[in-house]
Amino acid sequence: MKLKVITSNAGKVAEYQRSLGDLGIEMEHYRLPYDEVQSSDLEEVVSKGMDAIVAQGIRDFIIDDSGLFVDALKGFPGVWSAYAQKTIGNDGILRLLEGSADRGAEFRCCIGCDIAGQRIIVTGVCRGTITGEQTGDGGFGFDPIFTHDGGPTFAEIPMELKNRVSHRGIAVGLLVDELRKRGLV
Ligand code: ITT
Repeated sequence: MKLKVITSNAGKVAEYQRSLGDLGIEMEHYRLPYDEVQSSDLEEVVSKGMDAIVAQGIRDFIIDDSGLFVDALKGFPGVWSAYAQKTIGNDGILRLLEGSADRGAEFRCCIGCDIAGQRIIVTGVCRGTITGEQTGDGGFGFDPIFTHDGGPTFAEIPMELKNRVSHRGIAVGLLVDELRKRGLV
């Protein structure tokens, strides 16, 4: 079985290949601009995004809308994470948290999967903390400033470990459960 991973982010595709490859699902990186609605709800962004892609006649795909939600910033950057990453970047997030004792944050990942004419939407959450400085050169995006256990950042741990504990890893687990339940893998 082949699934298109529709994203501009090669880092996401690598994580999907690593976590879904063993199920015999072949992942294909597919770049397709589609309208992302602005909403404060990741699941709504994904559901509307899927409608727009299906309307273009494309089936059997995954899309993934993720974000970093920082407690002390009342959930910012959240659904605006891609914009925040492009503009203020990781240093900007660290600056906003300067002097803040509350470093709590969570990553959320909402996966939309269109497969065999069926639609599955699942969300994974990973709680952790924002570090004081950027460390590590693995991963992507906010990985150098996020730790799930107070130890090394997501940019310092192997992808296998990130996939076991991360928001995307958890969402993939839920997706696989649902695929099995429906007899699709
Ligand atoms: P697509 O929308 O094209 O899939 P994107 O990178 O813009 O790619 P998102 O909107 O889902 O993806 O992501 C919002 C931001 O959050 C973006 O800057 C990502 O780099 C970042 N992000 C998402 N997942 C992440 C992860 O696992 N680790 C670190 N940063 C992540």
